[in-house]
Amino acid sequence: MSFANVSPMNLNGAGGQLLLDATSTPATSSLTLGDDGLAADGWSQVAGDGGFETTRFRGFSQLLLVGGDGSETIDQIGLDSATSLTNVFLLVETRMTFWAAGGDLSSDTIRVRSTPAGAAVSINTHGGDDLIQLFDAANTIDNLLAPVVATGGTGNDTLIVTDLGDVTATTCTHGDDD
Ligand SMILES: [Ca+2]
Ligand SMILES: [Ca+2]
Ligand SMILES: [Ca+2]
Repeated sequence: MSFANVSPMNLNGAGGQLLLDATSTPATSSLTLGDDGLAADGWSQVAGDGGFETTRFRGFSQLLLVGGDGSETIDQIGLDSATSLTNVFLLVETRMTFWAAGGDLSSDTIRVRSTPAGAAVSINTHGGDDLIQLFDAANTIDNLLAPVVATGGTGNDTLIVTDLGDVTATTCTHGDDD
């Protein structure tokens, strides 16, 4: 899916993978994944700047969100609570550089604030000095209900997991996925 002079879209899938790729809008530096504003109807959306048209979607099992060239910020505020997604992949490189050794050397930020229990999130910030943030607006990880796998790639990367806002005990497991 590329975004050249298209209007806001609604994509209603029947399983399978949805690829939303901002590579074709080089001015895009920020992408936000969240509910579309109407809860529990299955519809989530991706919004962005720099010519990326807001895209509502439902019915897919995987979302591959690609930020493209340069320094990117991807913010997963959440998903619709009735989402059909089982896997979300947040990537800040182009699809070309992502698969190449070394890849794009831009410094990127990916934040995940919440994800439903059935929707695991995989993050890869690839080359460059990147920042990965796992916490919501209340500084908790209480709404990360599925596994999150974060890969910083090469560079001096930072992973911040904050649960300071939670006054009750939270069980958080972390480890090497290999
Ligand atoms: Ca919705
Ligand atoms: Ca990077
Ligand atoms: Ca990196």
